[in-house]
Amino acid sequence: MITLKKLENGFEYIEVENQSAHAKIALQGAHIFHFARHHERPILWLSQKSDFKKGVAIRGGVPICWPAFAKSNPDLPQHGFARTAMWTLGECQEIDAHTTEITLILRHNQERLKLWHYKFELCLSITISDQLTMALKTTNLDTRAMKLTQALHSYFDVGAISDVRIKGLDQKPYHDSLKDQEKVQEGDLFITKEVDVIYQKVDKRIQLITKDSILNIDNSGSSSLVVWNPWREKCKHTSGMSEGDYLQFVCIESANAREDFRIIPPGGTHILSATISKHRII
Ligand code: TA6
Repeated sequence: MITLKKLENGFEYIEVENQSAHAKIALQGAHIFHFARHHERPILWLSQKSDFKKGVAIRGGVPICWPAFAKSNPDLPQHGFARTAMWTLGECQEIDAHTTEITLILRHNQERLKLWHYKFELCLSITISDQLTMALKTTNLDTRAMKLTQALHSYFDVGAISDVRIKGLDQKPYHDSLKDQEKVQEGDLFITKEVDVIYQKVDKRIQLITKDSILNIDNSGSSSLVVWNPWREKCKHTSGMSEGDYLQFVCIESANAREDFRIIPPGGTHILSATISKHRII
């Protein structure tokens, strides 16, 4: 079932229900803010304080950072404008009883051209089944090459941050954004303090292990990955977050960030995609 719904304040979203899972996707930002397989805890974390207000990025789910990650383009807002823009609904298809595909589209307009001086089409295809696949396709409709950084800024519900172990990053170089230092990962990653790091040369499955599950993150069109948790102090000062939220989530973001930027020639395309699948331990 695919339903167009509205919150009391008029905020529009698509609700998807099939035999595998339940999902909610806001038209603002093409923002997936709920994904859960039936009878399981949600895979994506959503802040209870999230605004769901026009022009304010939802806190949680999967914000789309485009056409710039973080503050990599001083002419753009942090993480670009795609996550607060109104997207249009494209094709919606119930592939089978277990699989639904939703497409959303964003194109240049006068306002966006003032911020990002390129004609473009951005298309997010979301496949909802017992796993979640997001494919973000950029098409350069301009006559000049564009330099792009971007991320699928996924917030994962971990139950308790103390249970988290992230596998697949051993020996990967990373930029520590907190200390502005270059380092190399030794072994698995545990979250015991504020973490804001951008890994490079990421070329295989990443696993988010918690008390009761293993989440597999398989990326394509990307060789960088961001891991973020604000921890106690930063959490208190982050919009849309409650004080203890840092204990419940970790962001693992499939990206083209820092040296993994992409140059898209006129008429060219690039697809950044992530597939999230879950294996229950108990
Ligand atoms: O993904 C890491 C990061 O760039 C952090 O530095 C932090 O700023 C986070 O994104 C959240 O950014 P936001 O603009 O959504 O508050």
